[in-house]
Amino acid sequence: MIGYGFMGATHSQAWRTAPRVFDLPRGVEMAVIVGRDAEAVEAARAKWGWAEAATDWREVVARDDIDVIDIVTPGSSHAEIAIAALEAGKHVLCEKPLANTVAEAEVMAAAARAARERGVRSMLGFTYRRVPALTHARDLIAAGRIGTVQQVRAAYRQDWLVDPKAPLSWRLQKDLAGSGALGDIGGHAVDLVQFLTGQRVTRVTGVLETIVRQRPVETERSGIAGVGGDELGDVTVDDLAIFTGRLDSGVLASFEATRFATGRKNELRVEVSGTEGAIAFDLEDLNVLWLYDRTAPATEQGFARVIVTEPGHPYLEGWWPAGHMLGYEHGFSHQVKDLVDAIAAGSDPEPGFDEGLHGQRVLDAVERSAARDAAWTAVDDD
Ligand code: SOE
Repeated sequence: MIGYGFMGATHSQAWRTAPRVFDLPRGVEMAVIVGRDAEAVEAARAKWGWAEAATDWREVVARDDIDVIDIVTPGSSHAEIAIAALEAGKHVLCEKPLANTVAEAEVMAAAARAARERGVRSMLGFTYRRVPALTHARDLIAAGRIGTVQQVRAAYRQDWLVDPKAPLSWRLQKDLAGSGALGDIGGHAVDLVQFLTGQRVTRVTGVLETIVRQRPVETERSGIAGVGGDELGDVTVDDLAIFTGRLDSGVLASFEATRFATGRKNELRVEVSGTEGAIAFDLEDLNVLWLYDRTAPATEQGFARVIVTEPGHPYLEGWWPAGHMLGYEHGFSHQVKDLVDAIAAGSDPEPGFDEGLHGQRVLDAVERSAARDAAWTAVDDD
């Protein structure tokens, strides 16, 4: 694993847990965790149970005894590490977003295609696809349970930047993060809409806003927000993104991504409306899927609250007896399960880097639209 921040913690837990919960076709050994700060990475190693800590990712990527490289660094280093790992014949799991720019994402997707010819797999960590309620929603939509999709709405809303004193952490710096709320959490919204509907966003119109333009420079990394000092620095990314997308079928989807939705901690709401019914989901209540069946008798109309903790629901086979809840971290274990299954089966895990490249192009189109006063902009897929 390269990196040891918040996503390092979630992925470490998943590598430890997945083999203990699911019958994986291959064993998992948590070999090496890598970071530039020797003391900090050693602390992470000891806490999360990796066998070794190291400070040079290139040395680790070159080692014969490593099969998989898991990249949990900021987006600015994804391309360099992923390409080196793929060229060295390592399977790669890369945290979202794929990269910070379309150009980087293109090179990464090309490297993944070339590696695939040699049986090397790559996967992008859009973990929410593996929240059981959302996987179940995708299955219901694909099975035609809500009929033909006619409208979609997706909003990812957090509030950890409402305080103007919240420091200038890496997520607020364009050179490290690529974009702000747009890429960090809007990317999840775009991915989920495409995952749930099986359609791609082809055109967008959008606006971006930076609400607090200067913040205390970070003196210490801690959690998402970090700790700041007296010196101020410029915020170089968006705080809020509001955009509309047109899907392959012509259906319109509305999107919102914000870190300024006061009181909303990690609200990711998605609603897909069809001719025969609808599904609705909120990450703040992640074991629940709301399902509306328009064909039910008039006297029984209304969204039903489905508790997605039962036998037969996706990924539930490994966990607790029916009715016992799952949380944020479980999706990461499901991601490891699906990656290891795909490696053993010689199949491609999803989403792959090509899908990540398309996602990057959607984000880029939103930025280009916003720069032209929200003009409709095509998502330039080759
Ligand atoms: C911070 O906004 C963050 O941790 C994102 O980076 C993650 O992708 C999301 O899962 C939760 O929020």
